[in-house]
Amino acid sequence: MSENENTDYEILSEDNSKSDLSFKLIVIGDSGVGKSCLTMKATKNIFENYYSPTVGFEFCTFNIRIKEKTIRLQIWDTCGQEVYRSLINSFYRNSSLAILLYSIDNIRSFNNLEMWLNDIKVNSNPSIKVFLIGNKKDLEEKRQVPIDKAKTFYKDHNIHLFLEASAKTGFNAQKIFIEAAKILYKEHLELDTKLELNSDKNEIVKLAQEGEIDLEDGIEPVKRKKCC
Ligand SMILES: Nc1nc2c(ncn2[C@@H]2O[C@H](COP(=O)(O)OP(=O)(O)OP(=O)(O)O)[C@@H](O)[C@H]2O)c(=O)[nH]1
Ligand SMILES: [Mg+2]
Repeated sequence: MSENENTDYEILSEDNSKSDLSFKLIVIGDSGVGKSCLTMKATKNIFENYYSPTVGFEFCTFNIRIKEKTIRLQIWDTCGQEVYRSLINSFYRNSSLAILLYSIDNIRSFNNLEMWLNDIKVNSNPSIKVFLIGNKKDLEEKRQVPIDKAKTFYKDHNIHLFLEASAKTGFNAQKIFIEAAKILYKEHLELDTKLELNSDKNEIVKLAQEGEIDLEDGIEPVKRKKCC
């Protein structure tokens, strides 16, 4: 386990068995952009220089404690090869967040982002969140995608977070998943609050129907009925 200096979270070991909340994440993008390497670096602190294309998908977890809750991210690392596209489309279902990768030294992988965003749109829940990651930041001398171009793309496409990262050096590798956990946890809390408010409202409506309170202006309670 590693304690973070910000103290608002703590990264737990991959085999941590208990979790309060669990979210499904999908990692997508062109073949060879570094999806598997970045996932491995973040979850196992391993980097392999040789290329071993993913066949279908690989699965791993990232466990983190935020405040008092233990959160498990179920990470589906997919293969980018065209031949598996229709298989991958079935993985989008029930995903809370898509991590969309391109490689900063490969303009083609950047130009294909629109196609990947379209796959997300067609196959996912409308509430899915998207992170855009420019991987292989260590290959600065081979850069083909200017960072400003990527920032413009991010702003134009309803994407929740943009980061450059490197699976090789580890730069921002864990940060991607920490931010994912934080954003999903925050959304979960907001949803809980809404549900609580709704159940409060339901209670108020019930009391009104039973004649316990008067309602004015929608379902806001205004005064209690006077007792005889
Ligand atoms: N220099 C550098 N090389 C990287 C980085 N990330 C991945 N690579 C290399 O890029 C190649 C492809 O990496 P993978 O992680 O297998 O790519 P992938 O996106 O999972 O590819 P598919 O499984 O075919 O879809 C490997 O040779 C890695 O060593 C990085 O951040 N920097
Ligand atoms: Mg892979």
